[in-house]
Amino acid sequence: MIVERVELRLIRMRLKEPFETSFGRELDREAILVTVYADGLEGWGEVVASRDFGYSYETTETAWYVLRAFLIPAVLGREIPNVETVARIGEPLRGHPMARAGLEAAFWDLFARQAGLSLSQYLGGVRDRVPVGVSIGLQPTDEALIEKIRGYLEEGYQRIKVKIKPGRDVGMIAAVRRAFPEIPLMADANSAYTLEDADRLSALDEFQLMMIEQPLHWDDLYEHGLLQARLRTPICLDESIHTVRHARAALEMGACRIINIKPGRVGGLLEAKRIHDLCHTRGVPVWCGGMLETGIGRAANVALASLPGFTLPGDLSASDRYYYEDLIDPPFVLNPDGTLTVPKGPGLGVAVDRRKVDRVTLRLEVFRKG
Ligand code: NPQ
Ligand code: MG
Repeated sequence: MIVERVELRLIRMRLKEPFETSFGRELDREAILVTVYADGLEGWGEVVASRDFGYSYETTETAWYVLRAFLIPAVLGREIPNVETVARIGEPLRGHPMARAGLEAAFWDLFARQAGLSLSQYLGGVRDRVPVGVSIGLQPTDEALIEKIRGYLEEGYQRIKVKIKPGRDVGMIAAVRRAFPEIPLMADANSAYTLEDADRLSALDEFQLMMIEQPLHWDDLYEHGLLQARLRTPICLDESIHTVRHARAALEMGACRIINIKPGRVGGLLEAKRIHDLCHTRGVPVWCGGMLETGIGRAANVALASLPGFTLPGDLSASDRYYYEDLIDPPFVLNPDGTLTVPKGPGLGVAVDRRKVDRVTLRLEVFRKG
C-alpha cells in the first residue's frame, strides 16, 4: 500500500483516579494517536509514552520528535508492502520503541483491514475471549487497598496486581492475603529494589504470589538471575525485556520464569509476537501488560492476548477501569466471567469516535507527501 497521509494527535485524558507506582503519580494520561491513510483505508495506533519520564525514557515529546523527524518521512508516499517493512524502518533508531510501536500498530490495523481480517485473526489469535486482571496503584493505607481489591473482585477481575515499593511491601501483602486468602495475587515493584533487598523480597515467598514483577533495575537481567535463585516466587520481567534477544537471554540465565509483553515496550506487535512465539515454544507463560491505554491501544493488546501462549490474565481491563469515557464505541466491558471479548470486525475491530478524539486533542499535525 502507498501511504497518502499521516496524522499525529497529542491527547490528554483525565484518569478516574490517580495511578501511583514506585516511580510516580499520574493524574492525567497523555498519549499520541497515530492515523495512517493508505489505499482508501485508515489505520490507528497509540503511542503509550507518557508526558513525563518514569516508566521509560520515552515521553510524548521524544516520540513526537522521532515520528515527525524520522519515521513518518520514511513511510510517507512510499509503497509499504507489509508490517515487517515498517519494523525495519525503525531499527536504525536503536531505541524509541514506543514511537515505533505506535506507527507499526496503525499499519497492523491497515493490513488486517485490507485482508478483511480482524487483528486477532491476522496475528494468529486462537481465543475469542481473553482473561483479564487488574493493576491497582499504591493506596494511602492497607484498608483502602483492600477495599479497592474487593470492588474489582466484585466486578469479576480474575487476578489482582498490586504495586509495591520499599516500606509498602511485606506488611501490605500480608494484610491483603489475610483479607483474601485464595485470590490470584501478584506484586509489581517497577524496579524499586536492589539486590541488597533480597531478604525483604524473599519474605514475600510465604504469600503464594503468582509472581513478582520487575523487582530490580529497569535494564537489568543479570541481578534478576541472582535474585531468582534465592526466591521461590517466580520473577516476571517487564521493563528489562526490550527485544526477543533480551527475552531469550533472560530465560537462559534464569532471570525470570514469566514475561510481561507490552508492544510499546518492545517496539511493536511484531516483536511482541516474536517474544510470544519464543516463550510458547519453551513453555514459558506470558501475559499482556498495560500502559493505561485508550480503547485504541487496548484493542491491539486484546488482539495480541488472543495468541495461544497468553495463558495468564493480562493488565487489559475494561475501558471504565481508567476512564469515564473511552475513545471507541462501544467501549470494552468486562464479561461476567472476567474476560474481554476479542473484537471480530476488520482490523482493530472497534470504531474510533472522532468527536471524542477531538475533545481530548491538544495538538494535531498532518503530514502529506510532497
Ligand atoms: C506496569 N502498568 O506494568 C505499568 C506501569 C505504568 C497497568 O501497571 C502512565 C502511563 C502511568 C503508563 C504508570 C500497569 C503509568 C504507566 C505505571 C504505566 O509496570
Ligand atoms: Mg510492570
